[in-house]
Amino acid sequence: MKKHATATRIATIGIMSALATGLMFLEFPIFPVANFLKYDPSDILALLAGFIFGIPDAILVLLIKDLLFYILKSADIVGILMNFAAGFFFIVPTVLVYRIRKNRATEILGYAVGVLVTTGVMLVLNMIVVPFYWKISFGEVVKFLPWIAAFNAIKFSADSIVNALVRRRIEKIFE
Ligand code: RBF
Repeated sequence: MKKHATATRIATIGIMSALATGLMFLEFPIFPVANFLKYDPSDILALLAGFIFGIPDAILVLLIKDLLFYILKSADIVGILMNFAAGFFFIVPTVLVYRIRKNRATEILGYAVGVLVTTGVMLVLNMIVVPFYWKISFGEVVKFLPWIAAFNAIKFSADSIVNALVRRRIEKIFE
């Protein structure tokens, strides 16, 4: 990560957060049987902020877009917190692994580790949250686990592919 002027950084974080909020409105379910899980591409903006400026700024983009989406549309605090958790557990390992060498190999390894970590963590979080959210038994939640795992694997693999395609071009703007 290069040193960026504070004004550039703050302005870019603002623009990225606004774009991410807009992208979150595109959300749609991937699996009709688990339609509380909705794909939206907004985490790509937070991940880009993580690559360009660092993890604290990525978390800032996640926080701002989730807060704005909560106020403007969702009002479902559980859904927003789960969305934030998924973004967090994807972005942090991805950026940390990429930083080891900052080349294409560590970038791709980073995406793989990020997808695996967030898929695993979200399985555990959903096992805790879904029984209360849907007022169903723990046994019934188990039926959802394959859908939850597939959802997170697909969501964050798609985000990784888009990020891998656009990252260099976006980073060049800041060099
Ligand atoms: N979003 C994810 O990216 N991964 C998840 O595992 C996940 N689990 C969720 C579980 C529940 C019970 C709810 C209500 C939401 C969950 N979300 C998850 C967030 C969801 O996909 C969507 O982004 C938010 O509900 C905002 O509309």
